[in-house]
Amino acid sequence: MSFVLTQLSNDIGTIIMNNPERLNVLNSAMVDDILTAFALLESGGARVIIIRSSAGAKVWSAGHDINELPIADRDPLPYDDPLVTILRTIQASTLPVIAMIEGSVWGGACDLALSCDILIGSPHASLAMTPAKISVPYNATGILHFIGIMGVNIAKEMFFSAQPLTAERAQKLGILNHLVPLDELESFTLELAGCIAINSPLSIRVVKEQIRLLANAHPLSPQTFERVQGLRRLVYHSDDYAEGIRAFKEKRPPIFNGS
Ligand code: YXS
Repeated sequence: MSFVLTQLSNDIGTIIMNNPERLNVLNSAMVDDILTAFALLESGGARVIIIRSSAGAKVWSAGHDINELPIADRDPLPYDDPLVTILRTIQASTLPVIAMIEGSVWGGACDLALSCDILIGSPHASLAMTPAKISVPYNATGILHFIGIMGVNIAKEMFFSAQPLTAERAQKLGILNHLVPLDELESFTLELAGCIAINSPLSIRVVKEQIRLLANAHPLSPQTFERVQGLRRLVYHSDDYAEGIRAFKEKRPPIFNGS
């Protein structure tokens, strides 16, 4: 049974995350199904892809499946992690991808939404970046991604507070391209997708890759990268990291001691 529904109509592909019981957590099964849907739509002639939750979902996605995070002493977000893999796939896709957001978005799912090329939300949408809630050391590419999209100050507020950014504020900050009433969200998204689908796919493919390459052109010395990775090891080797995951599973507030 697939955790996503896939549709293709008028050159517009739609991937509906359809595991509301588990709040569309991005576990390996869900990610596999999204990757399969992506490949199907790309080979099936889609000119643009919409990623969304099922209608009425209170949670667009609760982010990485915390049950699939390593308990301790291992990088929780390695290069081949399912979440990290889907982020790269969306960013490198030759097709423009639209995140149609109804409901709250948490943790790594924020990075998934921000990996899309255009974000359209309804008033109840929100974005919360939660590594600090469970003491996860986010990875360098992800942090650069947030800084590039929202700037250092907003990225710091999101990572430090783990508090949801409202749709209204996200739109004012340019994180949401459009803020649309819920009853118009689907039609608005399809209309914008239709405008894209009739334009030159080659030109769009090239400009998407140009923007990706230029936006990611951060010369990072080996020493800087090693420093970043060393800082991350401090966290995922810490008692706080193990406590964050244990507390979530035991459904209690974590008690962090800073080591
Ligand atoms: O009690 P059951 O078994 O029904 O399970 C509960 C939750 O434990 C489960 N659940 C999750 N399981 C694994 N991974 C998750 N991310 C996750 N989120 C939720 O779903 C069942 C229903 O959750 P419940 O009762 O809390 O629902 P709610 O409607 O009261 O609240 C919905 C949320 C989304 C506000 C709440 O579930 C929540 O705060 N979830 C955690 C969101 C979060 O922190 N996600 C970040 C995951 S870690 C991640 O993405 C990256 C690694 S990082 O940390 O770097 O951002």
